[in-house]
Amino acid sequence: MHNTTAHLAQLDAQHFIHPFTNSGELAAKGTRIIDRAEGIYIYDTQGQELIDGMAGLWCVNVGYSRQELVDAAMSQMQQLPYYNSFFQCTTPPAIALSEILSEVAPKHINNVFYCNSGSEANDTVLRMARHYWACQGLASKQVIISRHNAYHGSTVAGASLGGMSAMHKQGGLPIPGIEHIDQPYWFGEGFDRDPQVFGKQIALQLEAKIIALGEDKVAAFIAEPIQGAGGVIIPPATYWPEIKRICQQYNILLVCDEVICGFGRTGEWFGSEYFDVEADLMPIAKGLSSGYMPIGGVLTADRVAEVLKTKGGEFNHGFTYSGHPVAAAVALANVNILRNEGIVDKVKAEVGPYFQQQIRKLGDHPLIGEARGVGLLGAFELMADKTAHEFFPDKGRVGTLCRDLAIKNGIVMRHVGSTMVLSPPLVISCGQIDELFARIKLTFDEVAEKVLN
Ligand code: PXG
Repeated sequence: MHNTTAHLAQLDAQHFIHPFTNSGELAAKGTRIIDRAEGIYIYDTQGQELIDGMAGLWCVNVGYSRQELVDAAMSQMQQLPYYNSFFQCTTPPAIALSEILSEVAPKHINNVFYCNSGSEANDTVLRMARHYWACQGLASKQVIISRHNAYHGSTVAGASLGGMSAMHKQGGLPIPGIEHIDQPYWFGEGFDRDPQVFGKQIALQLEAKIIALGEDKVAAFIAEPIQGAGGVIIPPATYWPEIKRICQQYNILLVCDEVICGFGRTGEWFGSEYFDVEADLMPIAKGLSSGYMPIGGVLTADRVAEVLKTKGGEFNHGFTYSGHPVAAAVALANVNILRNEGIVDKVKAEVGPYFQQQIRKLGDHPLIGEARGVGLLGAFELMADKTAHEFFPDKGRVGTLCRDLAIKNGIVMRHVGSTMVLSPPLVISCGQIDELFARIKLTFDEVAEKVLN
């Protein structure tokens, strides 16, 4: 019988290889088993209640325990659990989802290609962008420019497009045809300069890279509007306008990876809208179904879709579960909840500003060098000496300590080195934000007690 926590943890250690995990260490420590969730709270098998400050992995936008999503899955399973969208077939939920995505996406985007995750969405981006240029007789436009410390997934193309050096070290990545420029991380890498000057300088690296490679070799630039897994890195205001100009001037596709920023996280439907950028391709996943079912996609601008549809011939790409009817039905119900309940608007007008106010207040804490955020994204930089702009020598150690104390205090926060990040469900209330920040403040006090002299 799989019924005691200790027994489950033992079986887990014996048989389950976890993602992004040192299995030896985990087996020695034992894993936390989450078996129930409601609203913004998750519960482990030992009965601890935690505020899920990360919305799972940046994805449970409408919160846990939404019966409408359960009902959507169940009725679709009863009606038609599976059929594909290959060979000139399709299914009603995939069609309905495509229609509603065209409605909530920016005006210039009215098509979507489906897959099962953000990683697959980015693999699709790579193939679609190159195919788009090849269809127009410009097959030499192959290179995709990305950024150091970007996260675009864990598949071969996703991890190559990403700029995580630890990922590149394993498995012979990145694959050829991908180049990386610097990230617009002012607090970590540009603190000696004015943020707006820094933002523009970093953007200009894109122009320099295109010129160095030759415009005829470059297919696209890919970036998260705000980097998530990299540590909630918000570009200075000068960054995106310059990127926009460069992509237009040199005729390369602009890909905004909306896997985290999409579906309301910034207070707009998409992060690119927050920065007033028109993307040609937008990989989506996570908040598309609020994580209730695995589903991803690539929102495709009219100018790209038009070429693919009229000059593309067959696009030799797709997945067994592209447009899976159950996943599509759940995503459809999820987008309806976001829209009908005005959740995105509420993030923009009410809970987002309140959340940001609480974040900024903690910027005064002796441990915190910078407190930043947009909408319901937030980050805190833990510093050894904030006045001297001195980071801790072992960033991971202090970040882990803070993460563990946060859990003891009843909250899930993720650490990226010594940056603590937050991305709670979008349905969090102002009262719950108070509860969350009381626990964060307590956690920072406890960390400071242990690590500051
Ligand atoms: N793009 C972005 C911007 C992401 O954040 C992916 C693509 C890949 O999506 P899939 O569905 O293939 O995982 C992501 C995923 C973390 C963490 O610890 C972040 C992600 C995934 C797992 C962990 O911050 N982001």
